[in-house]
Amino acid sequence: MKKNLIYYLIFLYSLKSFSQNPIIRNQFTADPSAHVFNGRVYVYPSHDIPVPEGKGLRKDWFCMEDYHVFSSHNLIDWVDHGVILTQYQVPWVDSTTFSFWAPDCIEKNGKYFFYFPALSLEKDSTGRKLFRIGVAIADKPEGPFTPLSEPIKGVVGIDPCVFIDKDGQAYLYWSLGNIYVAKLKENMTELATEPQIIANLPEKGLKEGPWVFHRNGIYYLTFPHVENQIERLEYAMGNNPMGPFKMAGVIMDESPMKCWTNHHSIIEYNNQWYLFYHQNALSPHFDKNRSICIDSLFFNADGTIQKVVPTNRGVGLSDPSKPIQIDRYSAISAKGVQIHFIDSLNPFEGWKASFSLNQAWLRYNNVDFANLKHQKITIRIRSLTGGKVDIYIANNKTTKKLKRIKVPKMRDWVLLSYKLAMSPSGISDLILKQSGEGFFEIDWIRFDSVGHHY
Ligand code: FUB
Repeated sequence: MKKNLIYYLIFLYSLKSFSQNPIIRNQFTADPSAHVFNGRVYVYPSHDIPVPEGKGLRKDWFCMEDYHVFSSHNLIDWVDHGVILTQYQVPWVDSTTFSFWAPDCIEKNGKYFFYFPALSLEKDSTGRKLFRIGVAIADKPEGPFTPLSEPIKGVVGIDPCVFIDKDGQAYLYWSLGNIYVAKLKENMTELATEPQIIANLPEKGLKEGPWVFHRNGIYYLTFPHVENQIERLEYAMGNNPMGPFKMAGVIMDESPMKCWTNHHSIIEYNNQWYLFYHQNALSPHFDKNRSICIDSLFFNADGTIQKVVPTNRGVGLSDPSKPIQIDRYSAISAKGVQIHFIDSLNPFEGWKASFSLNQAWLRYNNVDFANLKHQKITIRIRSLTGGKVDIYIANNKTTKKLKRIKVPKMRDWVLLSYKLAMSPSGISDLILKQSGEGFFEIDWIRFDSVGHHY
């Protein structure tokens, strides 16, 4: 009974998560550390919250009091496993500071080691609070995690990242202006070597958030760096996990939304590489409330990384029988389509796409119509003027008009359903094009199927 209830709650959580960017839309998330454990992707982000009145370090600063973990088998359907650690559980953490910043997690010998930074109760000689890095241990990637009573000795800093090399040696990376590395002992909770600063990285501008991985004999040290005004993701390549590394370029430019921070991780899953990063999509006016995103990442033949441009569409195929949030578009016309929050007071309600010009269009890629027969299209729409929208499906070879929808004039959001004369099949893109004058707003589109047709 209790187990059923837990599965039901997990199911409800997963319904609130989405395949497009940002991937979690019922809370703020940042600093995603992604790992593949037991064939499933687990993401350990920071959990940003709006600063509670009179709490936290200051009102315009980062505020985090706990961590959640999320997992997915397809990068589309995400399960929120709930809170895995709170600042109140850790004896050495100053829980007035809400400083549970970017974490990481790694598996070794069947145990899961969760590394997290926080401001500790101790102060330096000038009276300043010190960031330390702690460890919490679990038997499963989703916890429950039990924190150690002391932080790791010899480490002062933030943004832990742990990398285990082919020979089983674990390395801890972290940052405090510079990026540091030390070997970890077999127990994963103590340093085996003195911390050393990683050399040959840019001297000017903040560097933080290290993420290290290995591919085809190359060790990649990737990190956010302030080259100009705000952070961008850069990387260096080397042939040893401790360096030396040689700077190799930029993975992602500064945020178009002007989010001051970016923080990322890179994994390979089912033969495709992915970049996990964050933006402030759900909080455009306060960039300390961030949201995690995923886009595909590609390498050149010489091992260098191609720049990743952040998208709304994200990764994966969309299921047409669930509402397709077309505001997470792949491309839109230069004029006539705009994206806004449905309710500017509650960003977690998501966005809508507004059409206002004859021939304005929106394209949403990669909908998997499979072999189901879709007989009906349902659209959540509002129009103060009335108007017409043509719906097309397209692939490399053809573009077919599926339906012309005549939108009646109405004040409120409505669900309109229409029968389809033809059923889309296979993996196709969805294109919406306004026909004639008018103004209408679309929240989502869904296709209803009635069984298989082979
Ligand atoms: O989330 C708090 C801090 O912002 C992280 O520790 C940094 O990497 C930056 O993302």
